[in-house]
Amino acid sequence: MSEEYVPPKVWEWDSESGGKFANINRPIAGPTHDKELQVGKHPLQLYSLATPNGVKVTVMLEELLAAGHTGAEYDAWLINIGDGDQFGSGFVDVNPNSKIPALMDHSTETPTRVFESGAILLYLAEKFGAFLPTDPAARTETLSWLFWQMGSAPYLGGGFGHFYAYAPEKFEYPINRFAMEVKRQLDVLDRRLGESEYLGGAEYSIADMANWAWYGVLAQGKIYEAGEFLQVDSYKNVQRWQKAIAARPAVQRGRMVNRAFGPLEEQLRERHDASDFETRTQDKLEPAENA
Ligand SMILES: N[C@@H](CCC(=O)N[C@@H](CS)C(=O)NCC(=O)O)C(=O)O
Repeated sequence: MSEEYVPPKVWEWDSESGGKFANINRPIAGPTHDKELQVGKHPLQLYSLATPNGVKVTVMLEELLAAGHTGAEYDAWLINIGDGDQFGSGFVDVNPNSKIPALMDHSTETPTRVFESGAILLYLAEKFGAFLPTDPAARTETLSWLFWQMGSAPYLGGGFGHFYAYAPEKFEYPINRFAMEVKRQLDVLDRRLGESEYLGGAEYSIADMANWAWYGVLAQGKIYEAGEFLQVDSYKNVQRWQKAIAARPAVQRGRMVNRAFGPLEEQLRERHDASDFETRTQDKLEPAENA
């Protein structure tokens, strides 16, 4: 065991603490620099990056457009969190928490800001009357699974992912602690999906979009390269569900939007028109740091 850490009386910021995102982490909120956000031609302006929290929203927007909701046309601007774009003054005006995704709706009398991916999904579902059942029991079950995701995924990302993939050293205690919790969460989902086709019930909904972006992609072994470690193939109902969602064309498009890392053919860094998927200039792009 390494030397025991004794916390000081008063915590102090050690900005040299290391780890993958050490250069952007800080203990204070607010902007670090002045920078206005760009505004495109569509009613909805999304400021994001294709991390799991970002993908939830781009999947929803692509699903809405595929379902014929033309009012869901959107511009998706890239916020590169590795470069600190989330601390620009314009972004902080839209999300005082300085995290992607953040949305501005310019179709309302005064523009509406929405932050927190769960709040954005709910806002869009209510605005367009889509992907959220109207029957009270089914709606309640759907919202339970949506908020379950919002409360659970930080253990997967901030807990397991941080210590398994990003921390400067591998520490057994937190990896064990969070691997156990993530496996418990996968089992929660697996049992639910053993009794129900989708999380909220018979209908595909915002609860599936939110959970798929984290746990579906984890079950594909594509987050933290932890598929074998967590034995993701053993969660059969999660696998059935994640494959059905991954096959949806809107999900395939949504995954690409604001992606600035990984294989170039999967990236559409900014999206301003449906035709952007066909006319991508991915071969001209340089690979960027993973987020
Ligand atoms: N609860 C938030 C979490 C958003 C979040 O953690 N976003 C990360 C990327 S996945 C981010 O922007 N991190 C930048 C930072 O922490 O400075 C949501 O669901 O919208």
